[in-house]
Amino acid sequence: MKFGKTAIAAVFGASTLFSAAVMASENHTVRATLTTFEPTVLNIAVGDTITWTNMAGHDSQSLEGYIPEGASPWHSSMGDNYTHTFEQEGVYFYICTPHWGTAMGGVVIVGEPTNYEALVANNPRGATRRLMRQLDAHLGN
Ligand SMILES: [Cu+2]
Repeated sequence: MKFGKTAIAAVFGASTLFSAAVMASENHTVRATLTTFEPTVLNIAVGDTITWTNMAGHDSQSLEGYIPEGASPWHSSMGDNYTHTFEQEGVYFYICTPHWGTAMGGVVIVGEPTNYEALVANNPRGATRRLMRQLDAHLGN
């Protein structure tokens, strides 16, 4: 009898943990407008996904030198909605390649901004600097 209760408790505990792990992964949406991504700066957790929507005339490409060391870069097909999973903590800058000249880009903060100092050390200029300012405003720096 006592063994039975323990076994039931163990099964219940394991299934609760499993549910929590599944629930922990969230999908977020970033919507392209004519010249911006909304929201421009977004906080997510490790393992979460982002889906870019309304992408006619746009793409999403991670910005070289502005993602965490060892993280996977991405480049979506022009005009297609796109989903990317973020497996590594840190800050990611991304751009819309046809509209980068008008500073169309965004920032994803996965967990803590662990690579912030590396971004600053890059001495960002132009549109990249504008993204850096938006990151700073978001972080309260
Ligand atoms: Cu665009």
